[in-house]
This record gives sequence, C-alpha cells and structure tokens, in this order.
Amino acid sequence: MGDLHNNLHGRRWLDESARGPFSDQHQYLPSEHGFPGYVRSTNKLYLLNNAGTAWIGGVAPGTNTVLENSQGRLDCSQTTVTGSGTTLTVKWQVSYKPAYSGRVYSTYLRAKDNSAWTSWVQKGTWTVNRPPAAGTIAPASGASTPDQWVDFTATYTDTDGWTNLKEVRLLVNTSASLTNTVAVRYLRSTNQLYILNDAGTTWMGGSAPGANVILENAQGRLNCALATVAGSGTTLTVKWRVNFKVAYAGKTYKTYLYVEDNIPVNTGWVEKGTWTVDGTPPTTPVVTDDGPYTESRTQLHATWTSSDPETGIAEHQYQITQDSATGRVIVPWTSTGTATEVTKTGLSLTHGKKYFFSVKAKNGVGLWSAVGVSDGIFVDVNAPTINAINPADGASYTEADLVPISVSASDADGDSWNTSF
Ligand SMILES: [Ca+2]
Ligand SMILES: [Ca+2]
Ligand SMILES: [Ca+2]
Ligand SMILES: [Ca+2]
Repeated sequence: MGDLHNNLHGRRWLDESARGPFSDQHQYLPSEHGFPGYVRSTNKLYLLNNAGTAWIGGVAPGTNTVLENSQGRLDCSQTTVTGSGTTLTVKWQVSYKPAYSGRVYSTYLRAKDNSAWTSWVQKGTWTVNRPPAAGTIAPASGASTPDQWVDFTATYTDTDGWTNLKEVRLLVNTSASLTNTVAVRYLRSTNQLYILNDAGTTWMGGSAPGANVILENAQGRLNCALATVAGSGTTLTVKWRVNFKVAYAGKTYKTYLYVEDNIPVNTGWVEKGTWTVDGTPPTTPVVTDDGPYTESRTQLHATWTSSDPETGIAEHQYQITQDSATGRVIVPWTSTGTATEVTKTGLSLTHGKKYFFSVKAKNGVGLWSAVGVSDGIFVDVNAPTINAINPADGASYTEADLVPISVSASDADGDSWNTSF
C-alpha cells in the first residue's frame, strides 16, 4: 500500500448542489464541465473543456500557466501535489468566472488507481456569488393622505443577473422595525406578493402581480392588481402600489428597501427616502385686518397665520365680502400662493359698510383648512374732527374753580360720533 498514491489519478469537481432552498433549480447535474484533473503518472494538470468532451492543458504543477474554460481557471503555478504514505494531497488553486457566479455548489472528489475509479464523492460545498444591492426608489420623498394610492417604483440589483434574486421588499416606517408597520414583499421565485402582518411575524397573501387582490393589515394596503414587476439584465424593478390607513397618518416615515439573492445573501434594510402620511388639514387661519375702520375706499389689507405640522402650507386663498362673511362678494376666492398677507387695491368700497376677509389654507397633500374670518373693518372716509376742547389748552384754574369739560366735534360724512375721556 505504500505506493498506492503512485497509482492515483485525482479529480475535483464542482457542480450545482441540491443544498439550499432552491432545490428545484439546484438539482444535481452530473455534467462534467468546470473541473480540473491531475494525472499522477505523467505529473500533468488538466481542465475539462466546456462541453465536457476534452481535456485542456497537460502541464506540470508549478508551471506558469493558467488553464481556463468559460466557468473558471486553474492556476497551475500555484497548484501543488505531494505524496506521502497512502495519501496524495493536491492543493488546487482555482477561480471562478462570472458565468459561474450566483450559486451554491457541492465539491466532489474522485480518484482512480491503476485499475478502477471511485464514484464521485461529495466532500463539501462552495459558494460563488456576488451580493445583491438595493437600488433606487421613486419618489424618494413626498406625502399622501390616508387611503390615497401611491406608486413606489423601486429597483433591486444583482451582478449575477436579476434572476439571481430570491425576494425583494419595501418598508415604510420610522425605523427598520417590523411590528405594526407597512412592509411588502415580492417573492421572485414564485412570482407572489405579500404584506407583513401587524405582529411582524407572517407574510400574508401570495398573489401574483396583476391579480385582482388587495392585501392589507391595520396600517396599509398593497394593491396587487396594479403592482408590476419587470426584470432586465442585473435589475429587477417593482412598482409597489400601496396606501396607508388613517391609523398610520400623522408622521413622516423612512422608506427602506431589502433584497435577498438565491444563496441567500441579503442587504438588510437600506434607507432610501422619506414619506409623510397626513390626514389632517391646516389649522383654521387667524385673520387680522387693519383695525376697526379705514379711511380708504379703494384698498383693504389683512394678514393671517395658519400651520400644518405634517406637510406645511402649500397655498392660501382669500375672499372679501361686505356686511358679513357670507355677504356680497367683493373679491372672489383668490390665491396668494404662500404669502400670508394681501393688500387688495382698485376696490370701490362703500362708506359706512363693513368688510370681511375670509382665508383658507391648503397643506402639502391638498387638504383645505376651515375658513377663518377677520372681525371686519368699517370704511369711514372721514374720521371725526375735534373742533374744540374745553378747558382749552393752557387754561389755568384755582382749587376752588368748577371746571366744565366738553368737546365739540363734527364728522364730514355726517356720521354720529362719541367721546370718551
Ligand atoms: Ca448574487
Ligand atoms: Ca396635517
Ligand atoms: Ca377689524
Ligand atoms: Ca366719518
């Protein structure tokens, strides 16, 4: 037995393995491509050609030669062979080409003495893979109202090709937490969509894109009918059509993508954008005109304040009416954009009439506030005139004097007037 190794032909073989979650794709396929061999009797290294029909090479270990086929390479210069006792030890230095990437393989050994081959014996596994990556999401930011459908178009990539992806996900939450949230998933291998349950423990659903199904939990919904999936090259693009329920409104969330390939290797949750769900309109504007009266018959001015903590104010509109907020319309609803005051000129106001500003505000998701109204302003073209005040300026009296106090005034408009001291 001492020279058994002198009789050995060694072989090492990599092929697809039945191991892992994708046994339907990773069946044991005993094609003989991609493995190197060593013939001891001639001290030569070989690599099988792509077709598995002929040996490439025939060079001694240590030779500065790289043997290669479409799957990989055998670097003969770094491949060593040593024999001792009953054992032949071969250190195969191999590398794998992109065409071979994206799988978990089994490693097999086989040897032949001067008369017979062993069978192929599985001795281990080896993974050749390039990891997946989260791509982009569009829109990267924005806002919606409760129950409003939103299309998030997300890309997911794998250098091994989009079919190397096992599943992709989208999460909308304040952090990468999975309880009471909106997380959706597409399982590429079965072409099925899911939404995570409230507890974050179970994926619910299993409907194909295009199926007339709406999956939902307490926070939101995934509309399968209008979700789309497309693969091309290294990229899988999913258009997620989702909405958020009232229970989920009132916050700005982050959007996260997650992708996992067939190995499986995953990216974890990768933050990609923000999204706000706003279910409340702006506060009712507080409107202030220029006091109790104005002498102008042609212009009115007012300022106002309103706010929306979730999505801010996108637009204001004002209206001017006479006599009351529901009286005759002097200026119909007019936008001021984001300005919070207006000076309206060119008016033909009536002396003695009171005018009111009504203002409403729209937030970032298009919800309008209630209408706020000013307390009104009279048009008084001429303020009253004081004609005389008794005692007159500079008059002097003694302690014993009884001092008469009176005012004489008039109003050019004929308005009544009052005095106070
Ligand atoms: Ca991969
Ligand atoms: Ca709001
Ligand atoms: Ca006023
Ligand atoms: Ca007057």
